[in-house]
Amino acid sequence: MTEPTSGPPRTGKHPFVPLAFERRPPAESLQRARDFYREMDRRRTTRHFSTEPVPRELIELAIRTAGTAPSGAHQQPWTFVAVSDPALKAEIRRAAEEEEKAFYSGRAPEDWIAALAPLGTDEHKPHLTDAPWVVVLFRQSHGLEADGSKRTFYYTQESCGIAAGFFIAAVHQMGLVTLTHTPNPMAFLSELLERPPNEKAMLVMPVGYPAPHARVPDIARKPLGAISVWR
Ligand code: IYR
Repeated sequence: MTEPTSGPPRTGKHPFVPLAFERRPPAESLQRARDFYREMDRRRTTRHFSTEPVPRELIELAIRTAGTAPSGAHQQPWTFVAVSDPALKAEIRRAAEEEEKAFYSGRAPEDWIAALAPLGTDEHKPHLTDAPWVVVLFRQSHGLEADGSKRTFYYTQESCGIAAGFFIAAVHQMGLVTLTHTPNPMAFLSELLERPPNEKAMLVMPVGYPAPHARVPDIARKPLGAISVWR
């Protein structure tokens, strides 16, 4: 049977509630769209973090915001591990730098190194100890039933990618900076952060204030015409 074209949708055996939706006048929509775009367009990724502390509540709010992301079958296949313990951050940095050293001095193909050159990245990761928080996003490749058996999760890469985007936007919106660091490979994070085998580290995001001397590469974003097609 198909859905009726009008009237409330059929809900089957799962309860549905009315959508809480605030209708905005067109001019207000446009203003909000412009304001949000302008704000997001000011976001930059920097590798230079201040050691200035950041209250835990801000990190909690960024994670709560990330947790509002849509996900495959609403399975919310993410775990955010928020690290502020200096000793643990130092261990993460040491392990990440060891992997990165191998990456930059031979493991990475030449064209990958060439692609990174304008960004000025190297194996030194001071942000992992300078930033007051290092948030590691783990993707749950599957769930676990109460009896320990596997529960299939759907579109976990996409879901976690969207959640990461929400997290990054939240951090920017609150006036902090973050960096999507991808140590390669990342398996050491499972061990250091004691995560179960169904969780795979996906992104390492230091969060904090930028250092007073923070610099960013002089690069531009693709214009609308280069990232969209209209038909
Ligand atoms: N994992 C390395 C390399 C790296 C890869 C990409 I793609 C980047 O955009 C930036 C860095 C590192 O973190 O340095």
